Amino acid sequence: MKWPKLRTFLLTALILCLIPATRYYQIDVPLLRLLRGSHRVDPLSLHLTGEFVENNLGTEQNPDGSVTVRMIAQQYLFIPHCILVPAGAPVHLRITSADAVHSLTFNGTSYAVKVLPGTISETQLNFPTPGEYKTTCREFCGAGHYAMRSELKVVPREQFPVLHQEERGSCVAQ
Ligand SMILES: [Cu+2]
Repeated sequence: MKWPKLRTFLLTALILCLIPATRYYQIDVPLLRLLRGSHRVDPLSLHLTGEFVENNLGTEQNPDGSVTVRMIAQQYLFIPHCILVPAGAPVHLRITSADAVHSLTFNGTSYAVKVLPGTISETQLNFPTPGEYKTTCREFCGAGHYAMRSELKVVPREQFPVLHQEERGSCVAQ
């Protein structure tokens, strides 16, 4: 095979391997979304309009028993600071960044969600038993990165309160 042909072949093979690899490792799911053109969001107007306005953040109950959690990652905090979810229920996480690239991880689990400005990262989580998880940012995002922490509280499913809109964004309702 001539070199230019081989080069094209290798490049194509590399790209074809890269796409499933990013899916498998969950590392750059936002990249795929970016390529697909969906799930875009304007990082500059997050707090003003759309899905990520303040009173829409936090845990929302769905009719089928699952919950949707909406969060914003920004230098150097996660909003809301404390999240409440029911044990054993599917948790649909939707998170976006207001500035830099962040990575939301739940200590003691293998969950890691990369968060990029301009796109919504979406993932399914499940916490089978009640407990408390510290959440940290694992992507160096600037001077205050090491203080970028928050909390997730998992309560027994039957004790999970019916959250009103103003209570969604904190653990106070517990
Ligand atoms: Cu960080």
